[in-house]
Amino acid sequence: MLIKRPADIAPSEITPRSLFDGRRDFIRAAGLGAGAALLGGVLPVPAHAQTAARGAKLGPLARSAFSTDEKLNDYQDITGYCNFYEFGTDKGDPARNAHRMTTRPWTVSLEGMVQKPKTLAIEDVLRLAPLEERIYRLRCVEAWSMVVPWVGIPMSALLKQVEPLTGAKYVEFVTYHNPKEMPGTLLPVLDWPYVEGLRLDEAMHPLTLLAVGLYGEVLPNQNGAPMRLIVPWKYGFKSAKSIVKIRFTDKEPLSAWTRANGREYGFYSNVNPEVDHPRWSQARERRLGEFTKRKTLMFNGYGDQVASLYTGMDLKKYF
Ligand SMILES: Nc1nc2c(c(=O)[nH]1)N[C@H]1C(S)=C(S)[C@@H](COP(=O)(O)O)O[C@H]1N2
Ligand SMILES: [Mo]
Repeated sequence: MLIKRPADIAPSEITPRSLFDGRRDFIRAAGLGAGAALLGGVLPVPAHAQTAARGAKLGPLARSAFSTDEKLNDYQDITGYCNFYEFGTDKGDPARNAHRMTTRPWTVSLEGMVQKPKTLAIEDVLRLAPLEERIYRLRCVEAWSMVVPWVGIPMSALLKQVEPLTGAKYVEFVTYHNPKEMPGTLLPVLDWPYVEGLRLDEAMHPLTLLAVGLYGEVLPNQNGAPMRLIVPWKYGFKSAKSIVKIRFTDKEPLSAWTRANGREYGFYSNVNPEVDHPRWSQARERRLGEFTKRKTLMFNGYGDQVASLYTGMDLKKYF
């Protein structure tokens, strides 16, 4: 049964005033009226997403210098059009099913090649650094994208809680897996749990975020509550949701997608318009809510910050 939410919360209540005004100006300048959404080719947002209960407000939030000033996708798009295969493969399944996930109590354990392994409760994670709003582009490997006002802390603040051994070169992110709460895991779509990995320097990079919220509110379950990874220069599937374990290792972790199909999904998975997916082009993308496709940017537009991580690497080979 769907619970109707009492009233829409105006974006003006949850985003900084200046940002909201800028957004309105943008909509007016672009001449986008309600009719724009009726054009064919605009990605659909399931109607039930409109009725989802919203999370508690987080704050105060510092606005990150890394934020893009592009037009935000709206709350319904971000929370209604999701990939979270543990809850089903349809874009609307996570919004329909993820309320079943238990997110309290929640702990994340830091283990593997570290001096002092540690398990932290979500409440302790929230105290590690001041919460920031980070407006990032998210580019899915399926060639759509959106702009999301995440709330979180730098991933480095969490990783610094344990001292990695000198041999540790990678981190593996293991996510929550409970078949009783996750109907999608009853099917062998992926080898559960969903696992992702980064090189340690990628995980420690200042752009890499541990997100705990969006639109100034606690993260909805379908977006990876209570904490998820965001790596904005990589395809969206690297940004693992609902993390329970972070393992430091000397070997390149085997991600769930690489295990399922290594020819299509490589370890690095940096957004790269010059390296096509074997079954489709990555040169362009459709921003949710837009009709005309945009050009995809190298490293999703974050090249100034991250290209130096890959100096001397053949990015066609290490895709
Ligand atoms: N545990 C888990 N994390 C996941 C996924 C998933 O299926 N399971 N999907 C990924 C993909 S393909 C994308 S594009 C992003 C989508 O995040 P969003 O739904 O919050 O936009 O989450 C990623 N993280
Ligand atoms: Mo994705």
